[in-house]
Amino acid sequence: MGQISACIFDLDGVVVDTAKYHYQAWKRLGKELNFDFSEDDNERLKGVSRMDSLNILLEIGNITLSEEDKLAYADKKNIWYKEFVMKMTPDEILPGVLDFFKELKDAGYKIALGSASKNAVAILEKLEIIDWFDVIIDGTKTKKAKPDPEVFLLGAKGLNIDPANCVVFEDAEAGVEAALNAEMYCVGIGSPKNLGKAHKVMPGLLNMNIEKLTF
Ligand code: B16
Ligand code: MG
Repeated sequence: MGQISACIFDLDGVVVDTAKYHYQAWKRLGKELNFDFSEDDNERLKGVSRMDSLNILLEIGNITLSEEDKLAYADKKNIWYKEFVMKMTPDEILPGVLDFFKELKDAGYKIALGSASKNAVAILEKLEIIDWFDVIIDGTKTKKAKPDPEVFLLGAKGLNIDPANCVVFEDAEAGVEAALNAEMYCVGIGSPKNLGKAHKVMPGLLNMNIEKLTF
């Protein structure tokens, strides 16, 4: 059994549900490009970077664009997405998150963020939880997307804690793989159907506590 001294949290799907806002913004872009983008399609974008998400969207719509146009459309989507982000409030923090953060901090554990989002800092500020994080690794600091372990390894490095003493909380399959590739423990947040490779799977952070950090 590994001794856990740090918890690294993914953002979307673990701390807050931003997927619904990403969906609205991508759907609006689909509409502008004359095709419908369904909620099922949106599942494929969870944990995926902005440009990779756009490529998936274009594949669904069967549309080819130049690299320049792709950048312009990704920017446009992000402007629409940020309109939602700017309206976010602390009420949107998912159940159990704050209680778990408090318990971790009181017991001396370190907390880091490991997210693909380039908007992570703005979101944490709107949720008023940025001060809980000892280290923030987001899409502005990484070169390689999950399942590459980079995001989580940078988190452990920033905390100065061995990866073997870290546990990652992740809702995306690629994120679970990234945690395992970093040789960290992983708690999947969601369903064992797609997160079965994680060491444990829970539906959310409600009722999560330090006692359950045994692997
Ligand atoms: P942005 P996570 C991910 O967040 C989202 O799940 C994914 O849908 C999004 O495309 C990605 O962030 C990039 O977000 O456009 O804000 O840079 O789950 O890694 O916290
Ligand atoms: Mg996620």
